[in-house]
Amino acid sequence: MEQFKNNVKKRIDYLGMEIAWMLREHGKTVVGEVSVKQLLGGMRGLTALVCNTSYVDPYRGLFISDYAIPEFEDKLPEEIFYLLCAGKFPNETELAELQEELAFRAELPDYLWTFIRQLPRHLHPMTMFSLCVLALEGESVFKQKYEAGELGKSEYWEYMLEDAVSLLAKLPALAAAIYRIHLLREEPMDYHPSLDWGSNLAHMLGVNPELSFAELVRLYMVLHCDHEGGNVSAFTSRVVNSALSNLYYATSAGLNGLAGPLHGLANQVCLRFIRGIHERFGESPGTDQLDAFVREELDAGRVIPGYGHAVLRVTDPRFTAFMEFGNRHCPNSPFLQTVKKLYYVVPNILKTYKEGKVANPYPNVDAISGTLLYQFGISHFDFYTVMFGISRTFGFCAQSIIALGLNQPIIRPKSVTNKWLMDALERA
Ligand code: AMX
Repeated sequence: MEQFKNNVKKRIDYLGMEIAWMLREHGKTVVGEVSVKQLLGGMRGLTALVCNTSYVDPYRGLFISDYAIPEFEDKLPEEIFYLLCAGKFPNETELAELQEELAFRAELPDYLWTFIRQLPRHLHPMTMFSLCVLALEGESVFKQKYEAGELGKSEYWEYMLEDAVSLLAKLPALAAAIYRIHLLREEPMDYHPSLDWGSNLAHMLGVNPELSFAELVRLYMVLHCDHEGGNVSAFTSRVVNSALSNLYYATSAGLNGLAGPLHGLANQVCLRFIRGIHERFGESPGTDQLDAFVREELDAGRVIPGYGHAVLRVTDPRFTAFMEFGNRHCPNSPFLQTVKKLYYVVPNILKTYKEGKVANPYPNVDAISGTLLYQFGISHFDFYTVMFGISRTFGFCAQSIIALGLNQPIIRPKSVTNKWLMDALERA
C-alpha cells in the first residue's frame, strides 16, 4: 500500500499547508454566525465543520474533490475510496495495488463466522451488520499499536488507513453472509479472487448472475459513499473516532445512526410505501390516486419517504443517476413507473404543504434506490440500509483518515441550557 499511503500523505500535507495559512492569517476572522433558530433546530444550515472528503452543493449535489456525480458514477467503488482519501483517482498500477490489498484481506476470521451464525434471527440486518463490525474491533492495528505505546501522533492516520482497508475488504463477505444465512437461509458463497470489490459483493449476495446486477451494485456503492460531514451517520462516526476510538467502533456507531428512518432506513421505508400503493391501487396507479394517497399520508402526520433533504434544494443527482440506470435496464418495471409518477405528483404537493415549510420538495436518493435493488432480486427490504451502510463506510473511514492526518482534535462543542440562552437574549 506504499503508493496509496504516499498519495494520501501528499493530500494531507497539501491540506495541512492550507490550514496552517488559514490559522496564521485568519485564525480570529469570523466566517459565520448562529441564530437561536439554528441552535434550537438541529443546527440546520450552521457552518460548524470542515470535511475535506466531499461537499454537497445545495443546487448541484455531491462533489468528491472537484468531481460531480456524472464524472464519477461509472468508476469502481475502490477508485472512489482512493479519490475520497487521496483527492485523485488512482492510475492503473495504483488501483491494482489497492485491489490486491483488498483481495488479500477479504477473508473473515473464524470467530466472526461463528458470531454471524449465532446471531438471533429476529435482529434487524442493520443491527447484525453493526454488531459484526464491532465484533471485528480486536483486529484494529491502530488499537494494538496505540496500546503498545508504539504510535506517535503523526502516524495515527497511517494506521487508520490500515484498519480502513482491512475493514472495507471484509464488508462484501460479511454483509453477504448476513443476507444469505439469515434472510435467505442459505449457505454463503465463496469470494471470487478474479473479481473487483463491488462485483464480489454482487457475486456473494448470489441473487442475480447478470452483469447488470454487478453494475447496479457498483453504482449503488459509488453513489452512497459519502455526503459531506454533517449528516447523522458521518458526523457520529467522526465524533466517535475523534476520541481515538478505532474505525471499527466509529463505523459501528455511524451505522447505528444510518439505521434511522429519517436517514438511511428511508430507502426501505420508500419501497414499503410503493408496495402499499400497489396493494391499494394495483401496479399502475393513476396520478389522481397517487395525489390523494400522498395527501392522506401527510394528513395522518407521516412524512413522504424519499422526499426532502437537509442540505439539497433540487432533485438529488444520485436519484437522477439511478433513474437513468433504471431507464436503461428495467424501463418497464411497475415499481420504476410508480417512482416516476410520484416524482410528477409529490413535489407539487410538498411545495404548498405546511405553507411551504418543506425546504426541499424534491426526491433524494432513497426515493429510487430500493426500487432498483428489488427489481434486480434483493427482495428483503430490511437489507437495503445494509447496502447503504457498506458504501457509507468508505466515507466514514476516509473522513477520519484525513481528519487525523490533519491532527484535528477531539470534537467537543459547547451546549447551553434554555436558562443560559434566555439570559443571553435578555442581555442582547
Ligand atoms: N414529507 C413530509 N414532511 C416533510 C418532508 C417530507 N418528505 N420533508 C420535510 N418535511 C417537513 C418536516 O418534517 C418539517 O416539519 P415540522 O417543522 O413540522 O417538523 C418541515 O417540513 C421542514 O423540514 P425541512 O427543513 O424541509 O427538512 P429537515 O432538514 O428538517 O429534514 C429530512 C430533512 C430528510 C429528515 C426530511 O425531509 C424528511 O423527513 N424526509 C423524509 C425521510 C427521508 O427521505 N429521509 C432520507 C433523507 C436522505 C438520507 O439521509 N438518506
